[in-house]
Amino acid sequence: MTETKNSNLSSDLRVPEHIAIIMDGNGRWAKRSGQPRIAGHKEGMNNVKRIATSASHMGVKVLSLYAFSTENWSRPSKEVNFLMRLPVDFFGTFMPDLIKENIKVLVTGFTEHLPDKTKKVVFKAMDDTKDNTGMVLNFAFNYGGRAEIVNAAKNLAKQAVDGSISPDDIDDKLFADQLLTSPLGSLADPDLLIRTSGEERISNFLLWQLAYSEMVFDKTYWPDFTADNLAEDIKIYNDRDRRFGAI
Ligand code: V07
Repeated sequence: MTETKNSNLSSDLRVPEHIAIIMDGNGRWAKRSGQPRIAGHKEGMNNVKRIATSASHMGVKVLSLYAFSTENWSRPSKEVNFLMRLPVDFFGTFMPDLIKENIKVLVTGFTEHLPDKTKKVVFKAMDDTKDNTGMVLNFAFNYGGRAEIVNAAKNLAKQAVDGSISPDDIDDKLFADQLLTSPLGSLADPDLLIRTSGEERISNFLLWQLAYSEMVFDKTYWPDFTADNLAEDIKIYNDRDRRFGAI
């Protein structure tokens, strides 16, 4: 936890080191104004830029965003194709700001099955920002929590069979090393999970890593979610943490 002066609130806030966000409500945001779902996705992407910049200024160390789940492939193909182009659009317009902000891009998920063009821009973005020392902007992209755990179990089983580990060596640490978030090291577990748009579920996001996280469910649709909303949710986190910390 870092003590940081927060320009959005008058008091000092302890800013969570790792914030994870389920960016929900994009389709409903579009519907509310009579627009197609993809208009909501597009505005949602523009908001990723705003919130990533705000979080970086607040002193957040890792911002994890749930962008595309392994289940989203079952959506209409027109929508899937549009979603797969969003990273191209995102880095095409936002890369100069990411460099200026010293933000390091990380993509957590089963990236091998992505379309070639998407894969290419995603890996280039990680490579172009690999030496940045500021906030890690971690996209959970083609990610699923159960698939991640199954994959870790499979890796450990293979190591046990080939003799490089013994089944009795397996503990929390060895298991976490096999998860897709292992590049985040000691920051892999979010301090705070925010889900926007009023839904109150985890929906297969970071199942292992959220074991001890505080959760805040914000009614705002993701495209409308501002730096002030983020500051409010951090305030809720602070008040809760103080209450339990005092026992
Ligand atoms: C997506 C915008 C945010 C709201 C949620 C639905 C639509 C940014 C990305 C992205 C992903 C990987 C990456 C860089 C950017 C993204 C999808 C959807 C699939 F390396 N926004 N965004 N990806 N939406």
